Amino acid sequence: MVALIAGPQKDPRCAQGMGLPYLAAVLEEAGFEVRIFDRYPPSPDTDDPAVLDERLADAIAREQPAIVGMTVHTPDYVARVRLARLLRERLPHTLLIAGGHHPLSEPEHFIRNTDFDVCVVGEGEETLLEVARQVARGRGGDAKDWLWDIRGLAYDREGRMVFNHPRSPVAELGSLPFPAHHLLGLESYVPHPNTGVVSQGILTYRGCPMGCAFCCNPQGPHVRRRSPSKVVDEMAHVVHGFGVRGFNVYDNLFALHREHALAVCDEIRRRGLEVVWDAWTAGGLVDDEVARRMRAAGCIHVGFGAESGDDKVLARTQRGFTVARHQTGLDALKAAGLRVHAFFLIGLPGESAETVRQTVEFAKRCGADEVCLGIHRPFPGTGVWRDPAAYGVRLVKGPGFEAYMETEHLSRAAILELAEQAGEELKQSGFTAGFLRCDRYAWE
Ligand code: B12
Ligand code: SF4
Repeated sequence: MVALIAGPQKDPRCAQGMGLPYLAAVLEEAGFEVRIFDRYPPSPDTDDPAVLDERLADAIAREQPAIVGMTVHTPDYVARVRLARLLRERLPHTLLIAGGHHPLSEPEHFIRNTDFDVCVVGEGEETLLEVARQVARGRGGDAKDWLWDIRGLAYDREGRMVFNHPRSPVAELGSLPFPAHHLLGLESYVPHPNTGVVSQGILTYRGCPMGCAFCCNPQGPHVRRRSPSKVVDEMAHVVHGFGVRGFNVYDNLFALHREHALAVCDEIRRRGLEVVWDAWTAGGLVDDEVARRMRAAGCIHVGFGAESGDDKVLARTQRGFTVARHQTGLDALKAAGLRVHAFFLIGLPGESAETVRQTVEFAKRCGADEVCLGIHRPFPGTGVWRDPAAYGVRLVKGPGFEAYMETEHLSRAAILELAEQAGEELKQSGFTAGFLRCDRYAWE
């Protein structure tokens, strides 16, 4: 049995990334037994993450899996490393394999400092399948003796870091089975706040050609689109198979390719599927026509990555859009009757007191229904992490990949104070201003 773990939560839940469901589907198609552990065993008596992890590790260990695979994102690094330690204690001979954006960005540090045997660098469908096949052939013992043959892996062999040949991302997304929704325990999902109904993630393409300085661009620069009919086949499969009609479209930027987005919307309508969905976009990718057809196809909510109200900050951040382009997209979405949630970051390269003011003014006038302010937190794998000087910023790193950034104009304290004031001002202007607070770290 292969046990897959992604960001375990307590019930009730409403969102799950599509990485593990894709991996599970590929393994199941090849005949492997798979379980996804994306929630903690029922534990009404405690919220202590250490105790919850103990209970999850016990539950997984009882299944005696041959492989345990885990997704690790940077914000969860410390928690996932703790869980891996508990699993290693209980399952000394099970292959522990990690994937996701954190090991992708820091494979060597990850392997040298955790209990994982190996990590997958990049997309995992083909790589994990090859690993599972080797384990099933009885190639246990020291896995390092046979891992060398499998592309896309990184591991330590006798103190030497080994990076196997890289594996190309899945070129033909149509070759993948639908994600394994049946392994997600959908009966315990509650309605998603953006759609108002129980919802499942879906992707119409993978990849992103933009190079935003604050993003690790996990799917690589080459865009691979799914056929619109296959996307809608998947929606129909979820609607008819599980009675779920809500979708979170996890495309990095919906309508990045206008014709593709229109074709997906039109296919939903042509089939008469009564779905509701949300999506993410930015800039002027969405015009009146696209927005109207999104709305007609059941889209009711859009997350909009506006990031800043200052063109110089957007340019320094290599965001690829201007404030005016963002406004065009926002106007189109609002005119089509969509609910828009605009996201802004404070503390990006080039930020000053003046640019924060521009951001607050833009947030107030842009027409979004909701506004979310975040304080920029640098992650490994991003441009600002790799080369802060090139962006005119200073990075201060703490343990566990926590880090903050200062610009040439603003200290850490000044960024926190300006963000605080900005949040207050937006609230007083009547916005339901969510505030993502990545602003206090254990080591400070
Ligand atoms: C859906 C989503 C969410 C959902 C669900 C997250 C979840 N835990 O599953 C919600 C809304 C809850 C969420 C929240 C957050 N998210 Co989020 N989210 C995404 C998003 C848009 C899509 C994920 C997805 O489905 N991808 C599609 C699948 C097919 O790709 P994948 O997940 O990368 O998986 C593939 C490979 O990575 C690999 N792989 C992954 N896991 C494993 C495991 C094994 C064993 C193997 C072998 C391979 C493997 O194989 C998979 C198949 O090819 C991504 C952006 C993106 N485009 O990926 C951001 C992203 C993952 N989120 C991110 C962040 C920062 C957050 C937040 C911290 C935001 C915030 N400030 O609050 C929170 C906290 C997340 C958390 N605690 O895990 C960052 C992570 C950056 C990093 N360095 O870790 C990303 C990459 C966005 C970005 N571009 O920066 N998020
Ligand atoms: S933030 Fe979005 S648009 Fe920018 S590189 Fe990342 S995925 Fe692409």
